Amino acid sequence: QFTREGNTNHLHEHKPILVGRPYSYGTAGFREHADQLPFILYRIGYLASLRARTTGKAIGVMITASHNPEQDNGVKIIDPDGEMLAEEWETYATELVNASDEEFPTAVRALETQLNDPPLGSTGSIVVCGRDTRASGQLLTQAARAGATLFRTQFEDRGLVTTPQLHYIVYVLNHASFGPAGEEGYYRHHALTFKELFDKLSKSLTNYTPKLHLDCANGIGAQKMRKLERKLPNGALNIHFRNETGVLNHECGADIVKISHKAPAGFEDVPVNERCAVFDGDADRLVYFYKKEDGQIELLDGDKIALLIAKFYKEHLSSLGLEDECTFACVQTAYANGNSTRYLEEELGITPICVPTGVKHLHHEAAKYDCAIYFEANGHGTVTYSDRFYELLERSDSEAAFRLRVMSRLINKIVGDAMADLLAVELILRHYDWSVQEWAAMYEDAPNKQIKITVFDRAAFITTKDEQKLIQPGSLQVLIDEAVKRRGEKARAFVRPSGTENIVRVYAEAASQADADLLAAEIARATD
Ligand code: NG1
Ligand code: ZN
Repeated sequence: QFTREGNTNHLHEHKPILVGRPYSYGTAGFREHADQLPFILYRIGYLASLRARTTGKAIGVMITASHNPEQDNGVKIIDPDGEMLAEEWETYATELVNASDEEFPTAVRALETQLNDPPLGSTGSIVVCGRDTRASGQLLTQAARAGATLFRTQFEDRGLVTTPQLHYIVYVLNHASFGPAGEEGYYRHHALTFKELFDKLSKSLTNYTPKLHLDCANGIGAQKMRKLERKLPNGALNIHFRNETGVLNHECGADIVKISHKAPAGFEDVPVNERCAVFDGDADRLVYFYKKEDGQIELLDGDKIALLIAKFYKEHLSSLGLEDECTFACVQTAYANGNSTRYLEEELGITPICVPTGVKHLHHEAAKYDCAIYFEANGHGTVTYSDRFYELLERSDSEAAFRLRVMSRLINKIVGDAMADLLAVELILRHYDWSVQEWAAMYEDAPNKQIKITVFDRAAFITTKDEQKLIQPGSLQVLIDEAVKRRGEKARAFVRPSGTENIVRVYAEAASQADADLLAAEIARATD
């Protein structure tokens, strides 16, 4: 069936594994137990090569399951501009992966024909593959290579990288003027940009201290952040690395800290009030916290990072008189803390925009503005800006324009990047000469609780577009409405199916932590 010289030798090694439900290219590609993935990698490797051939560009294949357990893995395709895969290609991915063994060659042929038989081996088309530290990553890379080279597309294994690094590499491969497309280029770019701004900031500080504890989630972020740190100016940051080589994401990492509101394992000896930062397993999420005297932690999540950056941008745009000329927004999801949304509107004068969960939704919305900040509460986010925004800044030789230009280059505008975000946050804190406590005091989080519930089929849960109400099951939504009403005016809750795992998520906010816990528990019981 594979005409046009396709090499079917590997097909028999990659027979589909059925799990009783269709596989779907979710908000973060395919994520499954690693044992199920080889055939998916093979097919996605092929699809990535087809994407490379149709665009004549470099396409990325990232093998990671982010914050999920070590035994899971996953794959997603990165488009030529370093962005998430275009939506119609997500459909192709889902179709290809769900085809039976017999159907696969026909499905491939149909897709090739539909796309007008894109040229084989054209210059520029290449699949670049990267992986996180999961043990299964190496084998899955081989499966991706077998799929990608089915029609002789060039395949390059970039080995261990953070997810944002692979996005960066793909972007740079397709935008040669940006600099060298490799890990070294990534460190150089970030270290030099950091230094440019660092050199201009005051060194006589009262409240900001360069000392910082970093939870690397036992993931790829550990070795990569160490490499980056070595290139930073002396004394700029004093990072105490923790959780570098243990079991990936085990009792540590951004997801656990965000959901449990507890310090990660390995932080027992960290003194109270010291600034701690937390990556997730593939280093595309960042949250901060500090331990309080009462044994609890104060969490500074994605919302707080977003608002710190938003304050910095807003104040600079105002001082440059660019508020009218430059469209500016802050994009959040339903998980954004109610008080962060209030602060944005009331204190910063920025109208918040709420989009469905998943980076692609945030990114697409952000791209409509000259400059936008988008963050998920879980710590994934960045700043996007248009060429026009940059041109406007270039017209001015003021210090404020300089700071905004450098900050915009430092932040990875393609995708949320824990390492780049950390550098940005640290520079902004330095700029304001703020301690982590002063940053935390921007606003107080509304007490909240999130619970995951394993369900047989998450497809049974359908929400409205803003994800804040269930359309199905309707009876559950009635129950949620009643429960929320009983908890008073400040309460808010919703249930939505995860786009990455076979679970549904319950989220509740209320006037007190006890109320938020009870509200979430009550809804969880009704959902189960
Ligand atoms: P799902 O599983 O769809 O809730 C989670 C995160 C998203 C996003 C994706 C991709 C929450 C509530 N959801 O999606 O924000 O980061 O993973 O990794 O944190
Ligand atoms: Zn991640």
